[in-house]
Amino acid sequence: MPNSTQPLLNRINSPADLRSLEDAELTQLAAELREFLIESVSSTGGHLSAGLGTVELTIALHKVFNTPEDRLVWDIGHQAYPHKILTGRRDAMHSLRRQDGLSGFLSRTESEYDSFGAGHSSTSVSAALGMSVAAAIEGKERKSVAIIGDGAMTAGMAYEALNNAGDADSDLLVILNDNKMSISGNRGAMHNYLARILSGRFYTGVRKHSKSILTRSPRLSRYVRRWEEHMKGMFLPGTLFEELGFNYIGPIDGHDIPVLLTTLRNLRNLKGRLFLHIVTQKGKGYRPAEQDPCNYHGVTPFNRAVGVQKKSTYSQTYTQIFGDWLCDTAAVDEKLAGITPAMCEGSGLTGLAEKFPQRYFDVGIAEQHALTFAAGMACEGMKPVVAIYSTFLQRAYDQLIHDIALQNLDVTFAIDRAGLVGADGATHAGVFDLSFLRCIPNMIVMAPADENECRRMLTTAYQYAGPAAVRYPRGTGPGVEVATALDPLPVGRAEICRHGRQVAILAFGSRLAAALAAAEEIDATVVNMRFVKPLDTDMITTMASEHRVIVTVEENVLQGGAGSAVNEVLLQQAADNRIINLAIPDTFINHGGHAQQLAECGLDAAGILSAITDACDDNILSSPAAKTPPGKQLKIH
Ligand SMILES: Cc1ncc(C[n+]2csc(CCOP(=O)(O)OP(=O)(O)O)c2C)c(N)n1
Repeated sequence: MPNSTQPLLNRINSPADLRSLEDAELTQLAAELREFLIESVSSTGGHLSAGLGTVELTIALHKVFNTPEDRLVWDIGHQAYPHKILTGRRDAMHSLRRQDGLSGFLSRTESEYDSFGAGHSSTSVSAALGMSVAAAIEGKERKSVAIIGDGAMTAGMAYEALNNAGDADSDLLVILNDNKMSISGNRGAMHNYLARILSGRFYTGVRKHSKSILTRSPRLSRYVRRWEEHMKGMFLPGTLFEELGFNYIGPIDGHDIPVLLTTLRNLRNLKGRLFLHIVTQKGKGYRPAEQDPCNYHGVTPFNRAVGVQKKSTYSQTYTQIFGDWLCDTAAVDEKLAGITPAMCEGSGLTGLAEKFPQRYFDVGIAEQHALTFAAGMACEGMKPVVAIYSTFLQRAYDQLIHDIALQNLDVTFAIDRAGLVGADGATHAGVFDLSFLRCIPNMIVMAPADENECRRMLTTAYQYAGPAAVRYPRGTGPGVEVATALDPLPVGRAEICRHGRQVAILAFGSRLAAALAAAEEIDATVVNMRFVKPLDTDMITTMASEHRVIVTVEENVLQGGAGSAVNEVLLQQAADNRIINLAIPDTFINHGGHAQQLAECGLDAAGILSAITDACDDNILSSPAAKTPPGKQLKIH
């Protein structure tokens, strides 16, 4: 009998160590792993409730499959902290999401056990299928397993993959981790379908039945046959997946280690396409997270005895500015409809959902659909507002061009998390949108420098009779007071914020405060450009004629961004200014603090200042203050 008084987790430095444990020891391991996870995330912050739900599954997978040779492909990766802990990263968990520390998602460069990098949703089935097909071509026996949540199963890409897999002669195990939750409650017909499978007599019956079959009959071929007869004759569960060419098995209890082990061992010996439906509880084992899994989806560090603080609805984050604006505008215009691809809380739509539920639409993790759905509404005279993170808008690029902009449809885009996003890292950075938006005809694109400007830009976008985007950063801005009026800005007009000499800094959005701080040191002119499209070309021309040096600053990649747009204007005018474009370099910026990321890219006040002083000689920067040594610490970032 295993000795339950000896801790097990601290002996597990790789899945091989785990595989050397007895089956009977794994329940104790699960308890220790869950404990470690809660302790660890309470000090680092990060994703909690999803990982609490995958503790037993993770143990069972690494016990049964020969990882890393067998490929585990976790969808999104936010539920994979237990996987990190069991695959040699336990001692590094304290560094999670910090600079040079572990990523909060999965990364092929971080571990050989991370078969596929992730962060965005619903890629696992496609990637695992690709791996499986590659193994077949190479004549390798290794297995490919995709683990996907019911939330991620709302995305079209998952069905594209199932469709393709059903037609391919491949071995693939898809595990549906069904906890009935996306970040908030899951929605849609697929959710209802899965709920029907789990409901009432059927699920209870199967749970009992599955245990007895699985323990008495290890031969899966017989088990599957009996299982199928039982199912098909009675309730036809999982018919949809069967029709897609998969053998549907389940639902089984995803917290019951013996059942998981028996099932997975049987499935490992089977060929073809298998779909295992497991049922788990998000937040399992930590009562506050069980009671409010949405609030514990992603957390800042917290005292585990007290739990996390409810996120304040009064902090003036840009998200909150948007949420207030949305409700205020919905109150005066009944044509407004708010659309979110499964990011109600993160995007600030809880107010709209409460106050105007008929005009609130959570469409699932379906960014492509969200945009074309908005396009359809706009065709009928509605005024859709799509609230979306910059990084997830990448998913819907053709819908933006083909379905919205080409038809010049009146859709407003509230683009949150634009720029570097700190601890979430490269998978979630919203650093490409200025480049990919400004090349689309009919669009207008704005970047606010403060909270009040954000509200005014949202009104400007809403009143503009075509596709219009406001991109604002994660978190808070400089903290200016926000007016209650719904007051637009003149389209395409920049604003001079500071008059100086020789150097003009054209600042876009979030970088204005840092530009102003740098400008104080060298007596530079600063312009708040506000619009990336249409650009205020008159302002650029004036600045170029009055200054020797033009500096552009933006929190977007250099390539094709706002600075490139300014360069195009200056080139066409054959301007002979010295031009300095400050932006995110052509590399992916890893997780860390936002201020540290900005400093790394030279986009904080000190970086802006030193870029200018490095590039310009003292004759240009003739102000005495310009002698400030490069690298001097300025407070603004
Ligand atoms: C393309 C994309 N859109 C949105 C998100 C944000 N997101 C992260 S986790 C999540 C919910 C996933 O739900 P599910 O797959 O059921 O996993 P669970 O958290 O319930 O375990 C969402 C919407 C994302 N990662 N990728």
